[in-house]
Amino acid sequence: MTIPSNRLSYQTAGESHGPALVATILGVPAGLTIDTQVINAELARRQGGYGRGGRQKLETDAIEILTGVRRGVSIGAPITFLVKNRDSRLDDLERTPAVYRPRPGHADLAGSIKWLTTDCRETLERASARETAARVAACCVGRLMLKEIFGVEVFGFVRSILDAQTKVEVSHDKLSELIEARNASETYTLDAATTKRQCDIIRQTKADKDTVGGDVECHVFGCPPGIGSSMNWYDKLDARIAYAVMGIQAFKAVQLGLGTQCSQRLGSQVHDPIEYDASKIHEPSLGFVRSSNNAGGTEGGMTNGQPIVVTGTMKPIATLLQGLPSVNLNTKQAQDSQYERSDVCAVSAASVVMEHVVAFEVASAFMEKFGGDSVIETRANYEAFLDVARALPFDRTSPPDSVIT
Ligand code: EPS
Repeated sequence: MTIPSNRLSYQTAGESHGPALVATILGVPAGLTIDTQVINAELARRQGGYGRGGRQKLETDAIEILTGVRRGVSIGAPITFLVKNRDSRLDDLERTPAVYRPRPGHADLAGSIKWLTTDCRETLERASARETAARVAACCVGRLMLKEIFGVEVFGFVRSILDAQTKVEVSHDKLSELIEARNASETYTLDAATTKRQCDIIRQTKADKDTVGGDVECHVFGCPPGIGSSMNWYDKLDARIAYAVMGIQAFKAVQLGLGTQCSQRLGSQVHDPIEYDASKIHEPSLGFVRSSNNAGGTEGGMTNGQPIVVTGTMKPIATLLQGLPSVNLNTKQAQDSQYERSDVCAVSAASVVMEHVVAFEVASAFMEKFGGDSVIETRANYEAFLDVARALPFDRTSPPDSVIT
């Protein structure tokens, strides 16, 4: 399928121990400041978090811009970034040993059979979560667009690791405090007591030669109603967010709002009552306020003016120091899975990845509705829509002069 060049989309390429990872982003309007410092700060956050493996001590991820940007500003052309791998040794037979014993939970077994090899390295190099460095860099451009053009902010954090869960509630008015709390936490959660419990769990897990997963949460603030569409399944914003989140390595579940808890409640306890408050007409809700947000900000596959709230569940990393029962692909004899240097827990890093992939999906849905070739044109389209939406009700076949922009 051909993808039109003005549709916001991206692709990554590169192996975990190849020379570099690359990302190409299409559909970025002209006039967007591509702030390298912001992107590199997110890459540094992705490398961090308590429980990461030795690889992060070798790398200092940073983008090199190859195309689509002139003097720090997008020119409307495809943008390409490169992130160099310092630990680059893919063609070196001695330093890149073959892996013949697939790790249960990793792509090793399925990929080896699919690509007809018994060396799992052929699969694991691309399946590795190292790829998310390129993904965060690409999606950060979507995030910059959301902030710069539409005033939308995205916040991701770790809700829980195993059973250590923060109970802190998230709201837009507390965003700067929340960012500060998350950035002060070694596990990217929201309070010191939970951080300590999560670090204790990770430390014990490491001592036990095991791995541990958790839940990450992402909130998107500032979307008006009507982003996404209910016209076809693939237009629905909640479906697109779920697709993007399930595409992150090691994610096994995605929920919006109440998620799976919906099945435990009656309709009257699930659906968020609608009220109108004219004093809030200039807020994202356009005045249509809700006393709860069980829907997680989408109804009918469209934003409803409430914050989008997404939870993603990451399984424990598949590479265990103790190994797991497996089979040697060459001998077909039982043998424990092979250990490769890895993380004990990468849930903190995954919260950075999730924040960015969600931002990118929301940005692409905004661009479908308001997109122009430049930032100026796109912003004008957006403001014109907000003006007419606030002026409802009127006859769509002959709107009043005041709403013709
Ligand atoms: C990762 C780099 C990898 C792994 C990890 C994520 O580096 P290496 O394989 O050289 O140690 O630490 O990859 C996986 C979790 C995986 O399953 O492959 C990174 O940069 O995020």
